[in-house]
Amino acid sequence: MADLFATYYYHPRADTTPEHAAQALAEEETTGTWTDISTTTDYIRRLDGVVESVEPHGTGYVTRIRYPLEIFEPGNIAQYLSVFAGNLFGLGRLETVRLLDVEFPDTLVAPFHGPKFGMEGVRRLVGTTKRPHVGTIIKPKVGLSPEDTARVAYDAAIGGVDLIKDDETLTNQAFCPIPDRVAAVMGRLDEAQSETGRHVLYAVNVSTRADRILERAEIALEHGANMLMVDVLTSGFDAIRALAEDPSVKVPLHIHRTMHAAMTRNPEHGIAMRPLARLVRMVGGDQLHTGTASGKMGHTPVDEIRGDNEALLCRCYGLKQVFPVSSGGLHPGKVAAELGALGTDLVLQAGGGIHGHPDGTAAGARAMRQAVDAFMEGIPAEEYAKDHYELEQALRKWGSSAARS
Ligand code: RUB
Ligand code: CA
Repeated sequence: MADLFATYYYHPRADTTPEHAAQALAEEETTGTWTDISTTTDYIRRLDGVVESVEPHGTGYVTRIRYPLEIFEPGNIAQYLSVFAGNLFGLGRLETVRLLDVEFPDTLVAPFHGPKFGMEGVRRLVGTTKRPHVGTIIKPKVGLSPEDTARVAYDAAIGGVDLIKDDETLTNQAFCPIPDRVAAVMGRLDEAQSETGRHVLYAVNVSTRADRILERAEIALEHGANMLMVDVLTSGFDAIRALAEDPSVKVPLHIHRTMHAAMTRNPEHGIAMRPLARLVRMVGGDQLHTGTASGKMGHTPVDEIRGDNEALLCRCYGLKQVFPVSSGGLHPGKVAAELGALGTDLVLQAGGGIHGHPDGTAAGARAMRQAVDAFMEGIPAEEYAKDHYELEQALRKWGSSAARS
């Protein structure tokens, strides 16, 4: 496959045919504009976008557009996006339009190195082979002092989590500056490690302006950070790339996606998670949030999330696999639903579902791990809870839920 193909779901405006609307899209993103122009010479036509197909789908249509390879600048994500995910969303000839997926030719993936660690690398650091990882977001999401953040992290580590992470709105505010926070958390995680022998990752949110993110990452690393977190849509894909490709960053990257629902939520208009996930893999994210089958952010059909995770896990382009993260409103009573729907190559994260446990954070972490153990042993959580007190307490508080369809 030499060219790039993009698939869109759309509704043409009432006075336009589906074919004309698709053609308008292809022209806008390649060589055309709204009218004939005298400056279009013959040699330019090789860069024309081509409408490969238009099929009815649901209440609208699906079109597959071929963008000639040559229109792209290999390795420039900003430029890639401005072609297949650019002006088209505002075109008047389309009532609504949603970018569903992108098929990248090898030439456009080749400049990217992908994840440095990938799922296997992250598993190796933690010492797991098959079981899902359990993570927690420190809550409350902002406001805790460095020492209190570290205390919560210690409790979570003692209880058995594999990963602790900052929340998306916590960066380097005065109440909890990165140097103090990282030093405090890593100190307490060392203590936990000497007690339990377990290596726990702490993903420090270094999201910030483009020209400072590397410096911020270096400060976090100097203070002992063993994982970094980036918010991909607010910071940009190249923020991840800057860290992933810098030789001084020798830790995995956890990728959060705050703001994504502005693009992904409306099934009629926007950008599906799939192309965003493919780009995160290319630029070097080691783990990425893709949604839950039973959580609080439940707008994406489970089949679609499975496909998104497959885009992270497929053996393709010679890139390492990305560890998918299921997060948002999870608790021990939802673990079986998540793992049943999405498989065990998954990081299960719970914020409220751990720190909201009646007996506190350590018990909450234990309850999550017990729910995972129950699933891995093929035992229903309610059954397993009979001789696992923390799980029993969690199920008593929150019950258990099934996956959405
Ligand atoms: C979840 C949380 C994350 C969401 C983001 O906290 O803080 O920001 O997972 O959503 P809690 P998504 O466990 O308390 O609900 O993962 O869908 O991007
Ligand atoms: Ca959050």
